[in-house]
Amino acid sequence: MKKSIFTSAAAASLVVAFASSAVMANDELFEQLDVNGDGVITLEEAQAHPDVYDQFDDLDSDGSGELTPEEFEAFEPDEDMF
Ligand SMILES: [Ca+2]
Ligand SMILES: [Ca+2]
Repeated sequence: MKKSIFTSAAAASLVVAFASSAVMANDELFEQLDVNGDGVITLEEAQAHPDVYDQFDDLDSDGSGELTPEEFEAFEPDEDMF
């Protein structure tokens, strides 16, 4: 019986791995948009992505005019974009 518990635990961790892939996509997008690689996205850099540009003010929660990776985690792509 113990063996089947381990099997379902392994299956559960696979589900977690799939669920976290959405976060990874944001990480990749952040790196793409951070053209000069200084670790933040400026409004100028955000212009390369219309959805990010639209949400820039909302994402910039401290009003610094730059998006940190932490602020960018809140970004959700608009699925109607295409
Ligand atoms: Ca930058
Ligand atoms: Ca900010």
